[in-house]
Amino acid sequence: MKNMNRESIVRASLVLLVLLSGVALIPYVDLPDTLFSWRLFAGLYQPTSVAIDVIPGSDTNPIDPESEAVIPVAILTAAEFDATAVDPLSVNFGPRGAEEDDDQVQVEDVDEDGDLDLLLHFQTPDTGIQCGDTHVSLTGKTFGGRAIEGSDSITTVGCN
Ligand SMILES: [Ca+2]
Ligand SMILES: [Ca+2]
Ligand SMILES: [Ca+2]
Repeated sequence: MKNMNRESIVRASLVLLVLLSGVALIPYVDLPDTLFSWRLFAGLYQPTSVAIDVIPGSDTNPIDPESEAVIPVAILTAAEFDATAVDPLSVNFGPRGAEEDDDQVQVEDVDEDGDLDLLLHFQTPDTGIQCGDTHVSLTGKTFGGRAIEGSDSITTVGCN
């Protein structure tokens, strides 16, 4: 009987805990601007800005929107950000959200600063880049679920 009682108490406590957790969240549901939600969820809802390098080795980043060429894009590792923690399959590039060209992911020190970066490749037609575009953005997530975003300048070429 003692064991039974203890078990019921534990069970009741767990139920109470779950209920209280639910109740505790209610005051914050309608207050997205409170310090609480901002601080706690900023990392989840606001993407971390990361440095990307479209066409490593080129500063002008020429892209011919009409071509079928593959565009290499590096996500660069920084002091507070490990690019190799990015899930390549979560990454979308360009207005049309091109996905990583299969089996082309490379982990290497693209900018030669001593840390490993992530090098991805995208098919130009999948990106949705159009003549006159001056910037292109990339979004993605780390394996830990942290949202990231980055952008780089481009120069469109081969346009009439
Ligand atoms: Ca570049
Ligand atoms: Ca670096
Ligand atoms: Ca590096």
